[in-house]
Amino acid sequence: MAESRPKVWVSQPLYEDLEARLEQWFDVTRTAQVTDHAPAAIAAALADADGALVTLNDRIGAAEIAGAPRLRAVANVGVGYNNLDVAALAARGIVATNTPGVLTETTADFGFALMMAAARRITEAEHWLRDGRWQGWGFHQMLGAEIHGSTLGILGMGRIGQGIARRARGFGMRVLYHNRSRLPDAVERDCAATWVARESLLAESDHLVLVLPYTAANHHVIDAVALARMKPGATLTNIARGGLVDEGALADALQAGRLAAAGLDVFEGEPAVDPRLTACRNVVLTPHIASASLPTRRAMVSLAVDNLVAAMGQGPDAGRPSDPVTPQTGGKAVPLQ
Ligand code: 8YV
Repeated sequence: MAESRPKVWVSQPLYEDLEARLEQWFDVTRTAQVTDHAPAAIAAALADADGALVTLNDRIGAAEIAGAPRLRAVANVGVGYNNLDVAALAARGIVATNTPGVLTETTADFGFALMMAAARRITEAEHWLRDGRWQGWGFHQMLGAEIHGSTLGILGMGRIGQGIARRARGFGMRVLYHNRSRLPDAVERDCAATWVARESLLAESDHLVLVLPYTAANHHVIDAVALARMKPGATLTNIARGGLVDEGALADALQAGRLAAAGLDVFEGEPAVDPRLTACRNVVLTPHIASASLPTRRAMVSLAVDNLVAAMGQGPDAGRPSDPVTPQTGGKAVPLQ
């Protein structure tokens, strides 16, 4: 009798030609439509799976793997992996991987664009025009915050943060960053960025951009206290994870005019957005699209497939996936790469 092949579950429709590479070694079960899988559905899908290719919507923790005795590897399509309980997976010997590197420049482009759109009131002005409220050119209309010559603060200086810093050079910005650990001198020089303490970053930045991973330790790292320490009239941009920001406190700061504007690509209760934020005109809201370009999304899937194949002991890198994530990296406030 022919030996049965390992089974892989692909949780969302991605790119068929890239997913098809898995079929060389595995029996693949695909999800035909974008699906918000309930925890019980994930548990059921994993019950007879040896491996899984998942995205940020698919939360996998102790409960989801309890009835999955064969599961050996979970490859996340995304650099952030707060949807995985890496400690629970590691305790079972299940390898988890992510997709750093391939989305760096695309995501940095978007972070910079979102910061600029918020500071220069681009969507607010467009809505105003579309609503027919523009009655004629006005000298004092839609005055925004300066970008050039201002101070950019980056919280979380991994690869994406560094990409944003390099872009800021072209705009003549002064770049400050805060990370748990300072970058090597050569990297600081390349990014023309200066490490400062978190309090100084909050106090001195005209534009603060969040690019750090979301962990239990940095839940609401930008809370009412942090917002009160920010420079009056500053902007806040978040392209990392919604849970980094206390959205209610942010809405208060925006409504009170303490902050000039915010650019938000991520939200704590995605896809729900706090109605206090949607009510603020001075917030640019986008639906978690910072890495959303076709070449980048394909590169992410391709890397995740390679990681899964290797983690499951197949292919040229058998047993050596390039991007394993561990409880050590997962538990610390390491930069979003
Ligand atoms: C992805 C992201 O779209 O990589 C990340 O961490 O947030 C996005 O780039 C998402 O993770 C897809 O699963």
